[in-house]
Amino acid sequence: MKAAITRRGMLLAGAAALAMPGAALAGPSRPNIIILYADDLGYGDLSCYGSKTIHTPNIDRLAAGGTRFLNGHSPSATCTPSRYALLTGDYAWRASGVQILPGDAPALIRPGKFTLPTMLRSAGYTTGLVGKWHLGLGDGKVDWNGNIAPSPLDIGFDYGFYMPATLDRVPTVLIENRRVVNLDPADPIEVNYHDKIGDEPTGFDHPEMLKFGADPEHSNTIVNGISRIGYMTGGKKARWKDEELSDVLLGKAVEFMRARKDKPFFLYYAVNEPHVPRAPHPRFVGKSGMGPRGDSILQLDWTVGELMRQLETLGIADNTLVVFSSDNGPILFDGYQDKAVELAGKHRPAGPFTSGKYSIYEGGTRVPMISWWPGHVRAGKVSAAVVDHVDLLASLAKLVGGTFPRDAAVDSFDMLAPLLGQTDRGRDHVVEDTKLMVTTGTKVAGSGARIFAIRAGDWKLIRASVEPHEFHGNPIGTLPVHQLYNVANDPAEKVNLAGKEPQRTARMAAWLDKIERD
Ligand code: NG6
Ligand code: CA
Repeated sequence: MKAAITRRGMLLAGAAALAMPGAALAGPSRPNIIILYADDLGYGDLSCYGSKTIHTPNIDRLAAGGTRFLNGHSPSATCTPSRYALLTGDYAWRASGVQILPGDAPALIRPGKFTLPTMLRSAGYTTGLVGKWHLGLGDGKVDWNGNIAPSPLDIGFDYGFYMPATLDRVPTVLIENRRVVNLDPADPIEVNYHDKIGDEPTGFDHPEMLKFGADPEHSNTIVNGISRIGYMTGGKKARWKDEELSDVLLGKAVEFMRARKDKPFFLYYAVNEPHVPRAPHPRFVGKSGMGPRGDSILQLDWTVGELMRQLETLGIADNTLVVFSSDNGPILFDGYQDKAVELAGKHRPAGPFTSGKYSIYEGGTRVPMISWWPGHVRAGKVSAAVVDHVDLLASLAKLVGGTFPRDAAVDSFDMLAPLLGQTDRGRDHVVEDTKLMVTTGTKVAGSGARIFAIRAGDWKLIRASVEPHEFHGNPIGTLPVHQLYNVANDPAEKVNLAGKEPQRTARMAAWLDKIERD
């Protein structure tokens, strides 16, 4: 175990696995690559992961035609840090300020930073982003009415059609490359996360205008009958309609693929389902019996089916690698009264795990993950390999013959062999993390301490931190003492074995300290 704790050790392990007989690829290969990233989707939210309460036939088909991971991890338990790690190959906690961002936050990944799209671009790919960004824009003050820079275009993307932050944060507009789409210059956009601006109704003043009630944090400017986090004025023609957004993004994803299908492309397709506010298209409303959250998972499933159908129609299905996953675990109530809790019934969004989004328990970061590439990714395989989205950079570099500087992507291990379903041997360890949400009264005041865990084999250590916390009913998993769980025997992390296994506990805690320092 010890020999493999360095990054070099892990790279050697990956290379050895690839050289095994039966490896399908003799050398670099350049399929199209799609990372299809859901938002707040849990391990128990899909029928291919055993859910009996929701039926996701299209995602199940993807899993049946590819490899489904039992130990796929998002790098963190919230969005921005997971996406930062996915795109840079560095764990989010290595940089300062990587936490859930407001909609007007400056660009977190600065121009010049080595990224996954940079690597793929230098290997001959055209790179595109469609969907949720949430990694900051601009240099301090975003010019919503002019040229937006830095933008995803400055860190490796050739094309972008994206939302600045989340569905629940202003400005609720779409950006194409550097410009807000459908912006009327006579109606400029202004955004403020501290003070009310303009005279548009807010959720506080006009609850009668709302599709569903919201907590104080989500009770600022009302757009499309939904109150959001933050205040905005202007840009009326540019505002998205939540019910139509998923179709708009799918249309752009397909347009991107169609236009680039004759050369290798990389598409980071970051869909919103089932993040709040959940307002799926009317054709899905009422279909799950679980209210808007379930309905938006059905919308996600339909979207995946459409994407796969389009790959066939475009004649590129056999030449496209799809990696499907989620940026963090699930949550039922996340600010809006959409009956997700009341209508969940027997549904367990995190499957066998405890908690979900925001949590250091497995529910926070153990997420559904599927890789698919006909003829190359082993079909119908269920893999026990531990893999993390932070590994995509090094793994895809291995696939396409891309390179990256020695000091870049320091946490990204070559996991190409498990990704192709060739081996169940994945990472020997993975770091999980979250940040405490700090609340004053009913308002979220910011992000607090980072909470860490390390998983190695069946063992998981949650490092000692603070007294138990919860956020929106999801326990975070903190304690002032170390916790040690055997996640194979005890996936719900109920029996703390730290007292029984002091040596293992100390060894894993020291290992975690070392990774954090190095
Ligand atoms: C939180 C929001 C939550 C969600 C989250 C980001 C409150 C009370 N909660 O601050 O609703 O928007 O940020 O989610 O404000 S994520 O998936 O993008 O990380
Ligand atoms: Ca998320």
